[in-house]
Amino acid sequence: RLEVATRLRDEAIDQLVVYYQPVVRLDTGAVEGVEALVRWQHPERGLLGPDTFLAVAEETGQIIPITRWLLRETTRRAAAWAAEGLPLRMSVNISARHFSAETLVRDVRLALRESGLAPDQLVLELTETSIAEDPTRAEDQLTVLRRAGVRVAIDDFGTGWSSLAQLFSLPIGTLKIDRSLLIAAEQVTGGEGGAVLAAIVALTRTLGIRSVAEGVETVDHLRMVREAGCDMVQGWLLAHPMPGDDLPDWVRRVH
Ligand code: G
Ligand code: G
Ligand code: MN
Ligand code: NA
Repeated sequence: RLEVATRLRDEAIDQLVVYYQPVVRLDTGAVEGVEALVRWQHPERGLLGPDTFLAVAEETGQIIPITRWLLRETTRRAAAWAAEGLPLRMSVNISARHFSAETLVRDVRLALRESGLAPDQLVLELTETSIAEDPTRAEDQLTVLRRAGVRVAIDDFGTGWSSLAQLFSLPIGTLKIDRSLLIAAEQVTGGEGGAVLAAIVALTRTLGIRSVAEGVETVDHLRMVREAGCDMVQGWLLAHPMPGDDLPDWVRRVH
């Protein structure tokens, strides 16, 4: 991208907006939930994507107050949708820095208490790398989070080099298969790529872990992940991330 890295001032946290991308179940076609993706409504530059400011925020530590705000915003939103008769699981991306911080569990508990959202409706997305950084600490932190009743998903699966044994020994509910694995599978000739995906899905299922295929852009992708046995899909073929106010109509339209 041409967008330059920008520092978000603390006072500007209220310029952040959350977009939501649906996650759809392949067996029933029902909307399982949404992933919250942050954007910055910049007063001069318009709507900025996370890549323009999250890396800087991560360096400065500001990612923690940003995510704290995001947890409150998204749990409030999910509780409001549930009250309207639209119970959707809310997934929030947690950075490595926040995951290893003492404050994460407190931030999550506070957001749940204030919003009244059922804890099992909140999913924290962690990357393989943030777990691999300090596996022992990660295991403790995950145990505390599970005790608080929230769910945990591994994001960007297939982009890191973590040990599968290590990953699968953790209390994880969902594995999000990265788009790069879909593309790699597509490029394998003779349909063998689908077999690779199927093997990953079979492994996760044996362990009681559900799988989400991310970055599904085409009907071919959809067919491939369906044949591989993925439980859920997310991607532009189904829906782009959208403002929260648009989501209820979208959900009602697909049903
Ligand atoms: O739409 P997309 O451009 O939204 O997001 C780009 C990257 O930014 C993805 O890797 C996504 O996981 C990450 N991202 C989006 N929103 C958040 C957020 O709220 N917190 C963190 N830590 N990462 C996010
Ligand atoms: O790292 P994470 O998986 O959280 O990031 C999700 C990112 O993927 C966001 O930037 C989101 O906008 C983007 N995304 C969502 N669906 C698609 C898709 O179908 N194709 C591509 N290329 N990107 C997608
Ligand atoms: Mn994610
Ligand atoms: Na991902």
